[in-house]
Amino acid sequence: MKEGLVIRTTGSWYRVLTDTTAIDCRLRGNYRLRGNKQTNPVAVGDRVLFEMQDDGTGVIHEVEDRRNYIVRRATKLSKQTHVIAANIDLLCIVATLGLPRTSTGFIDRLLVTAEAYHIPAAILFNKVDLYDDELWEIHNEMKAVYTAAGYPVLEVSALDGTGLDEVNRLIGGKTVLFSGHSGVGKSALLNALSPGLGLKVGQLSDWSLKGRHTTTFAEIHHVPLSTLNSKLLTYLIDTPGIKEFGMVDFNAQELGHFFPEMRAVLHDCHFANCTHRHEPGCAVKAAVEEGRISAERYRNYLNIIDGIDETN
Ligand SMILES: Nc1nc2c(ncn2[C@@H]2O[C@H](COP(=O)(O)OP(=O)(O)OP(=O)(O)O)[C@@H](O)[C@H]2O)c(=O)[nH]1
Ligand SMILES: [Mg+2]
Ligand SMILES: [Zn+2]
Repeated sequence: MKEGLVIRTTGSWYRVLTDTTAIDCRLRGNYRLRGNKQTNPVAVGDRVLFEMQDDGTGVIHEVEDRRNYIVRRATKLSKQTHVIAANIDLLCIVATLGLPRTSTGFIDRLLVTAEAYHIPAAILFNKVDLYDDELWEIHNEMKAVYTAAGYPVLEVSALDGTGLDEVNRLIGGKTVLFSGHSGVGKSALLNALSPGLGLKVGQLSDWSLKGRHTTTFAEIHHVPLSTLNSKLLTYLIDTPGIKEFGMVDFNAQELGHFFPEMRAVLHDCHFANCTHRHEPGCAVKAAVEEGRISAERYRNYLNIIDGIDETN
């Protein structure tokens, strides 16, 4: 039996990287799914044990226990979940105030999910070459909010190279998942970070500001990133753009714990099971009123809670 890292999944084929080569594998026919809640039993980032066949393909027998993973709802109303990736060190949310513009609501849903699954997260604002004074002003306000909440915020441009050294320092030696809307420049950014990757980059025309889902499946690219001191082997995971991030599995009482700035004060709420909406003596609401917690982050919190009430 050989061991390897799943770097790509398409349909029923899994590309598995070993020390020496990449093998296309299928899953053993009677492979037992972990419950029926997940649509994909094997995701990029999984480490697997597989057996070689005479025809040069492999058969996966075991998926090793995951250190962590991140999931989203398979479709909007589905109870099933889709594992985006497993065993990741950092989630880089690729956002932009250019086109297609990323809302804080979208960013916060991803951040909450990263918190819930114990995955460190950072926000990369791409396309800053397109920012005018007004966008920089909005950007700086957003940056202050997310920095205060504890998340690294970087300004980058895949086009002119702004911020790439900082990104290198942040991601060197890690397995990094890049996620965000279609068209924000995830693949372009990976190409800029590692010239030679040659990932397909979309066309963004005026009549279609939405991006075009150029990347169609998640794939891990392992690249030696040159940093100031050394070459670190880094695993970059490019993913298809997502329109809405469907979150899973949270209840109203635990959601506040996934906003670090709320987590810091919520032990002062009068009620232990406070959901920070209308309860008297709520420390979170007090912090929002006093401007210690961003009103926008709080609004996004309320929106997520409303969504929870709808689906449960
Ligand atoms: N001006 C500018 N354009 C950029 C930048 N980065 C990417 N783009 C453009 O944005 C468009 C989308 O880039 P992609 O890299 O394909 O975006 P993506 O996030 O991978 O999109 P999907 O694969 O569909 O999820 C392309 O036309 C890029 O040339 C940037 O920093 N500045
Ligand atoms: Mg792409
Ligand atoms: Zn409260």
